[in-house]
Amino acid sequence: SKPLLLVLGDQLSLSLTTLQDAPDNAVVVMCEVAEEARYVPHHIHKIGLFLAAMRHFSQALRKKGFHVHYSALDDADNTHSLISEAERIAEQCGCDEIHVARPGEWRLWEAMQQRENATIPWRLLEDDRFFTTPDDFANWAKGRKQLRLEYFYREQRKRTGLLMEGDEPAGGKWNFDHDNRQPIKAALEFPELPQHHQDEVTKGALADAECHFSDHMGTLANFNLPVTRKQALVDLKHFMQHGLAQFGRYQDAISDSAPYLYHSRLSAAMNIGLLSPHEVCEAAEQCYHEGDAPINAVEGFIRQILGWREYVRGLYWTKMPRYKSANQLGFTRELPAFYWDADTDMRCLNRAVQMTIDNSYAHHIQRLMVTGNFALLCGVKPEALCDWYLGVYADASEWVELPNTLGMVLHADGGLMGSKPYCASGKYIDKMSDHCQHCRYTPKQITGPNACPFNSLYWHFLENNAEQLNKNPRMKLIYGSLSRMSDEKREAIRQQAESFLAQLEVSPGYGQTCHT
Ligand code: FAD
Ligand code: DLZ
Ligand code: SF4
Repeated sequence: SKPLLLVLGDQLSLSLTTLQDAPDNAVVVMCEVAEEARYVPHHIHKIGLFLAAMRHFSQALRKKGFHVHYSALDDADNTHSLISEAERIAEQCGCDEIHVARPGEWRLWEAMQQRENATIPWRLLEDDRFFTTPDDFANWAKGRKQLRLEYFYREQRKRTGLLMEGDEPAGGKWNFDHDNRQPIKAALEFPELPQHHQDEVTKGALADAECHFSDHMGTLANFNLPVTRKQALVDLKHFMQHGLAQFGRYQDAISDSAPYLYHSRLSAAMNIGLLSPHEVCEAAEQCYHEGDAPINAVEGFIRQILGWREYVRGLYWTKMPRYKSANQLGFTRELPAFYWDADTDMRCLNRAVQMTIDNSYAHHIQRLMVTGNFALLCGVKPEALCDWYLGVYADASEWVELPNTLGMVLHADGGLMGSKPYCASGKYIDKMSDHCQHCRYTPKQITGPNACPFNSLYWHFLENNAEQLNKNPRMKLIYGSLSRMSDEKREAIRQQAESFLAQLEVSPGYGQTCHT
């Protein structure tokens, strides 16, 4: 037998199951294909990241002694689809089986499963670079009415021993969120990111991305994502030394000028395989033991990875493919045009989208409470919003993007991801950020020409979705406030929101034009 070992763009780890116990005659295959760059309109940084990191990884594999076939974007015979490219090379090299680890997206998993009995059969292997497999999650979920992160996370802590003192959680509590909600402060200084050197391989990859996909969001002038394991380790160490200690406290803060604050920006490196979630959590735990970072920061950080990251992946694989078509609140609106160009006078949205255009990054609270919250309040349909998040962020892969967008932001999954929608008015953004002082609107008014649009949209959302939400015990208080409003006030708010929505420009945006 002579296997072809297919390594996908987000499987850049030497520990990958596909590569274990490879026979001497195995052919490792990596493919740059236009289909993967265009199925949603990816940000140019994301495309540059995949091309550069894949090219570097193929070199690392050759150094390890693997026989590597690399399909480059410009190869004349490139078929530009992952499935057909693997099969073409298998035939060319005389391979009789194709091995691949579980991909990051259902559409590929399904296409691969359909080839299990093909002339050259595909063999699908589990991707064990996570703390849990989809089967582990399904077993945990079996028979439970609610799939709450908190319970999943505690089990993960016990199972891995991370931040455990015997049977007890380190610091005496499982959760230190209470200490982690501080708003932005003027005096804060945020760490600068390390600047990564661009060698000839990286420069070549970025030039190819530019040449083929210059119509995509962003420019490559400030590209600074880690594209090798070595660079990713530099970022990891830098975060542990300069970011982690303050991570917890300012986890929910939003800044008008700083894109990263004390966030790690390690998601892209972890998601494509340059760093393992285990080593990232262990590094954070070590900082706690050495007294370099407090428990609220370390616990908060580890919960994001050991808890949320594993949880959303489990949910994705357990609930797909039906999950993707869920739309519990029946939303139908197209994506507002400014999500593509930041052209809005709402300062918080302008900054979140502009930072996204500049860096292919926005931190969690921008994604959830600014662009996400706005889309929720306006009723943007899940497929339009999901395609945007999947395209614009360098760390986006459907297994992690979809539950966050469809479940956490849009509450489209009937409350699996969150017991209540993360809806908020301008008051929340005003409390957590320094945006409003730069905005032409005021968060203190609900109606009138200067009123922050989030305010009327918030009440309008609650009113419109009352049938589905007003029985929710966690929404009782807020529906109580709504019901105490006078009819005139409610009518004025409704009119304010509806006239805002009527003038909200939706455009086919970049997404559609790119496909034509
Ligand atoms: P930090 O704040 O430093 O957090 C540390 C790590 O925890 C992250 O690197 C990430 O691996 C993990 N993490 C944190 N929050 C989550 C979460 N909610 N779900 C899963 N992992 C989490 N994350 C992605 O990796 N890819 C995506 O495509 C993605 N899409 C998102 C879409 C929406 C609408 C929302 C609300 C969140 C999304 N997230 C996604 C989660 C989160 O916003 C990012 O992981 C985080 O902003 C990445 O930046 P960071 O590495 O600086 O994270
Ligand atoms: C996102 C992306 C891009 C832009 N390009 C490629 C590519 O050329 N080759 C590849 O194997 N993967 C690419 N990817 C990632 C894929 O879209 C997909 O998410 C993963 O391969 C699934 O594991
Ligand atoms: Fe955003 Fe409203 Fe504040 Fe303007 S006033 S920055 S729109 S929350």
